[in-house]
Amino acid sequence: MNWVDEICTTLGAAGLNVAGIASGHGLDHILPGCRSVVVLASGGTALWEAMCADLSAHPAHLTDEDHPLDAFVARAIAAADPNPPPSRRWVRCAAQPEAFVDFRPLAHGAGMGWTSRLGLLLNPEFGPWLGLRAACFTTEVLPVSGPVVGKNPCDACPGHCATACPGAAFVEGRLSIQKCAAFHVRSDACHGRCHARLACPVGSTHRHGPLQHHYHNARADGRRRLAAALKITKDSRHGVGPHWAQWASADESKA
Ligand code: B12
Ligand code: SF4
Ligand code: SF4
Repeated sequence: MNWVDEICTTLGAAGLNVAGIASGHGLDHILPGCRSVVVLASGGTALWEAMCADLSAHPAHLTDEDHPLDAFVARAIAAADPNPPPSRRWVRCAAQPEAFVDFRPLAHGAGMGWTSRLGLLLNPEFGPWLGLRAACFTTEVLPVSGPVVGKNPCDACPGHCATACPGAAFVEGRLSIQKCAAFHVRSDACHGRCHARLACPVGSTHRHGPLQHHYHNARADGRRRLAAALKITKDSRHGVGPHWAQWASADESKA
């Protein structure tokens, strides 16, 4: 087994169950001489379940961490690739990443999905329930796995996402993140819940459960709920983000 297969297999067991390879062209600012990028994602609930099992066994992995999911991914990568040579570099899609990488175009280049009306990368198996988690940049030339094959499901869909959105956040059929964020500022109808994402029929059997969905969309409250579900009573940290207000234009917030 080569190092890519070995790493992907090990990380797959930790919940990073979707992998692809993108071209490293234009990414020398992340790794000088970069030629390829191995992109790792979590489809559905596998990573969440793996993390919850770990937090139950080691409550300090929640109580000592501002971002327990990011920390879980960091430990998984360190275990899978303990001594990466200088020819490769890991960057997580985390709140405090090693470097900023725009993950959606990268994962698109790795064939992990289509662009969608929801603004999210739509995976053939997991639909919009794909979290992009990490990328390993390498100077090795690896076979690129993109683009994704098949027709974009959005082309034949009447737009269940847009119809379900109570915030009128779709402009010409496509999500405006500014309008979505503005709706979060003036209403709590989407507190911990994106009705549009939940309405997408693609990969719907892989939808996040209510706790995971809430956690990703309203982390402060979601973190309290997570600690309670795991019966961890001594958590004094606050979940952070998503910072909706930062993305809302003032005009739209008053709409
Ligand atoms: C900042 C941020 C936000 C901001 C707003 C971001 C924005 N501009 O849309 C806020 C806090 C509001 C937000 C909310 C959410 N986010 Co967010 N967010 C990010 C983050 C950290 C950076 C995005 C960014 O600013 N990119 C750079 C700017 C310049 O890009 P941009 O102008 O928006 O878009 C350019 C290109 O990216 C391209 N493009 C734009 N959209 C898309 C979509 C696809 C599929 C492709 C190929 C290209 C493309 O066109 C633009 C011009 O070049 C990424 C993680 C990352 N590091 O990439 C996650 C990320 C995009 N978010 C994600 C998610 C899931 C969400 C939420 C659902 C909440 C949540 N946390 O679960 C919501 C709703 C998002 C939605 N429906 O679009 C996922 C998306 C996964 C996927 N399958 O696509 C990411 C990748 C994080 C992750 N760990 O997986 N997010
Ligand atoms: S509901 Fe339909 S239009 Fe919206 S993202 Fe899903 S497939 Fe695309
Ligand atoms: S969070 Fe609410 S306003 Fe934003 S896209 Fe989802 S349903 Fe629409």
